Amino acid sequence: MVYTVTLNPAIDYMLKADGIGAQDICRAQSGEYFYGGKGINVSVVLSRLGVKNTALGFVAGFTGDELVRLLDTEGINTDFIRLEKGNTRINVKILSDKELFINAPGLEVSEEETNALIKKLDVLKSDDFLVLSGSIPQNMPQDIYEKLMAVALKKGAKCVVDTSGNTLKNVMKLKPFLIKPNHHELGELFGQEIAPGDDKRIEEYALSLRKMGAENVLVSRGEYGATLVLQNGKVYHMPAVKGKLVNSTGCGDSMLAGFIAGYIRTGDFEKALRLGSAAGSATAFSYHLATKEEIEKVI
Ligand code: TA6
Repeated sequence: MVYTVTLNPAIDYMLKADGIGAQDICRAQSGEYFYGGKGINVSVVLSRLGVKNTALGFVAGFTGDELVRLLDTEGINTDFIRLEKGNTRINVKILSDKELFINAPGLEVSEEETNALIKKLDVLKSDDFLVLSGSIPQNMPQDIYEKLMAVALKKGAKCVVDTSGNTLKNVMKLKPFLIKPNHHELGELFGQEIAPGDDKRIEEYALSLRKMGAENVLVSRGEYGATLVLQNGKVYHMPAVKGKLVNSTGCGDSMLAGFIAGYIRTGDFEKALRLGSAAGSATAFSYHLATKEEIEKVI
């Protein structure tokens, strides 16, 4: 079983609006609400690929109710903790002549609510995966990912982490099975700006993350595909399939879901990379997260 944790989920409000910035008021051609948050997107794509999983995290208020309703409609298995205060955030995704994404700050989570989430991980078993993905609400202890990983590692479960900055740096010592920074987040860790097309520097810095403790490092590189650096030192550069970018929301989450699904199915990292890369590309070519059919078409 795969458990995803989204500490800071969202409703993604997708707006199509031409000519952003040209005038003060801009009329959107369309506006649509989707479930959002990195772990939740991973859960959706895993489910579409037939991988049993449960989405954990925090929801609150009327937007939290809508988020749960949207996921229930899609048949996603959730076990969220409902917060006493606030409303799950709404992230605005503006699709115009260029993309403009505004991710709102997270909710206040109490110590009691945090402990309730940690307690939920008691269900983990040694052949499970724990996926920690997305931002951490500001008032939560910034070592929450380490705390959650410690529970999973005690059970022998594999930890997969998709986050950035110090949160990512701090989990290295716990030797996560897999981390998935994008090329920008990879460079940020080392105070570098790494171009998505720069195979050599991406490989160099991904190897550095391996040395810092990550067992396997998957770097998502947008239109340049992905790079995988394995525990055994093997390196793969997987080019992306060419196609028209419709919406980049959730591409990294889809790549991670495809990779996990491929690994669970075959135990083969190269096959996992192919499925992950295809899932990321298929989502880029879609208005929202790719379906199983769209992913298979890219494969
Ligand atoms: O990767 C896409 C996405 O999950 C969107 O759904 C959007 O809500 C955002 O990322 C949330 O990311 P954050 O880093 O703010 O947790």
